Amino acid sequence: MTEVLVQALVDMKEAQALQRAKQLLSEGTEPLKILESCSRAMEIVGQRFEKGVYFLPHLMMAGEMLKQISAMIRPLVHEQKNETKGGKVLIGTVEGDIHDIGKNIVIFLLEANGFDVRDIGINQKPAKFVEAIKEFQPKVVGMSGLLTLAFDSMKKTVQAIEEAGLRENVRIMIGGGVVTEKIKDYTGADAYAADAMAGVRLAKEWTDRG
Ligand code: B12
Repeated sequence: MTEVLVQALVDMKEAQALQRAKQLLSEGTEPLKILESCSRAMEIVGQRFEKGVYFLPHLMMAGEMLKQISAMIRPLVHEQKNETKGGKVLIGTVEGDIHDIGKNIVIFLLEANGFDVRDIGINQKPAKFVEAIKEFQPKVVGMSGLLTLAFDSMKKTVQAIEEAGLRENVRIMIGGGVVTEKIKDYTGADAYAADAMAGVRLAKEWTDRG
């Protein structure tokens, strides 16, 4: 069912991809299933980029299509909003990395689950996370990163939080592309989430709504 969407995304057929996503939604396909298909397509686009078959404009186009599909899905997820009040979650993409589509999906799913989310944006230095934690006082901090170099930025950010004496106040989750359990250990975060819903589950657990 979602294969046509995956193929259209992979082939950079924007109009067809958007039309298919719209159709799937109107037929009642679960928004999360559509997002999963998008991730699958992005995996293939990424592989083509690595092989030198696709170039930066293809990544940009893929990003653009994904943003539009996310925008289509967002109001539907908000409609199903769970009114139970969640805690505060601070989230940002770490220094050196500007990927934010996955982060934005995490944000809208957290909000749909009642969390009060503060997004500090992309390419954020450790000091910016520290400053925002002091100000917003979240229980949960999320860091997103898709580049390999983001692993060091995540580690530095965890260290900065520690040095600021705030480590005991927050639970830290990381996510994005190739982040794994091993990377979690490397960075000193508390957990990694393979996808946005796993992040929501962690946030619930850590704010006693598990
Ligand atoms: C679209 C895209 C771009 C767009 C991004 C647009 C945007 N606004 O985000 C643009 C064109 C800007 C871009 C630029 C670059 N990109 Co790029 N990009 C991609 C691509 C194709 C898709 C990324 C994406 O949106 N995926 C879909 C989302 C939904 O998935 P996701 O982010 O993983 O998020 C999900 C989960 O991981 C999770 N999640 C994400 N974050 C978080 C955080 C928390 C707290 C939690 C709980 C969960 C969570 O939830 C999401 C939903 O389930 C990937 C390929 C891939 N396989 O991912 C390459 C990829 C990430 N890019 C890559 C590269 C190399 C680059 C560039 C360096 C290219 C260049 N030569 O300039 C630049 C880097 C710029 C920079 N400094 O950051 C490489 C990274 C390689 C590496 N290991 O370092 C990849 C893997 C492609 C590849 N295979 O080579 N890119």
